[in-house]
Amino acid sequence: MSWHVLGAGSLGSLWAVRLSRAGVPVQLILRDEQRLASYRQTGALTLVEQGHASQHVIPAHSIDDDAPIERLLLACKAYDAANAIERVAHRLAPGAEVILLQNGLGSQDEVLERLPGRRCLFASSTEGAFRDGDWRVVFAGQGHTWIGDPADVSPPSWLSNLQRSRIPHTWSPDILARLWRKLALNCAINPLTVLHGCRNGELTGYRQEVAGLCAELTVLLQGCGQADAAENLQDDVWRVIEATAANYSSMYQDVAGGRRTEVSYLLGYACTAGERNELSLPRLHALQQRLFAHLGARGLPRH
Ligand code: NAD
Ligand code: KPL
Repeated sequence: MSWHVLGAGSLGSLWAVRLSRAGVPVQLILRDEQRLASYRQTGALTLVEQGHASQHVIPAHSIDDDAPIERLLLACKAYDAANAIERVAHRLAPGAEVILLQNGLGSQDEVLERLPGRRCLFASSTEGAFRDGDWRVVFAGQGHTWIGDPADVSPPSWLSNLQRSRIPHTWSPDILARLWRKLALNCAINPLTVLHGCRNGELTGYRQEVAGLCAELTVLLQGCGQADAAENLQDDVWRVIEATAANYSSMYQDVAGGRRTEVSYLLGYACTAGERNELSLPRLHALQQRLFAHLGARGLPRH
């Protein structure tokens, strides 16, 4: 059974290459005929790992192809997920499974609404990859991916494909808690790095601000039924800040590169969930307003 990877960006390419080189059938779904022509001209994906570049010839099709899909890895940004799934929903074979690799929360529900009755599995990843050219991806940080299904705790048989492909992963019976915890970490770190224009490690200069956000994020998680994800949040935030001290957060990099951020699926989702649960979260709301102003001043969307 072949994997289809929709979104040949950083993480999608990283997954496709590892599956392919382990002999697991995989094909890429590209945005349109123009991207397909560009890929075919290049002829392969390049993976740069520990300074070493390797080429991988992986079959690709445009999103308008009509071949059935049995196993789909949705590897686009959170804000593209709903639209992308609408484009391929009619191609999903009976019993097809969809793995959602988006960061944050909210996009998973948007996809589920469009795929009633389908098994959709959620993933949360700490692997790091970026593109340094067309059809080139750099594997920048070892990490781990947790996969789970809030509707069904039984692991899928294809996890053995990931094992064989050396994609470090763990089946997570409570994937929502993982996604909430990661969202909280991202909300405590990423917007401040954008507003203060700093690396993660430089947040040690803003201890009070980080502590205030962690306190409200703890209230948020508890108020949203995620008490486990709230445990020792502040300690974990400082641990991540220390472990990634030299890095610029993904949101910082998006803003610096003039790219749309995933704010609606991170801080935006947090603020909306807080309102829905009638929680008082003044610091998070103020942070969102400051971020909106910052994005607006740079001509970037607030969503
Ligand atoms: P990316 O921008 O590098 O890749 C996304 C790809 O999806 C792009 O190539 C884009 O053209 C493609 N795409 C979008 N809509 C499409 C459509 N309709 N049809 C075909 N292709 C389409 O993004 P990424 O960095 O790989 O991130 C994907 C998700 O993974 C994000 O939610 C991100 O936050 C998360 N994530 C990324 C990393 C990382 O290191 N890159 C780490 C952890 C989590
Ligand atoms: O995930 C991250 C990101 O930059 O998006 C970390 C490193 C945890 C910072 O929030």
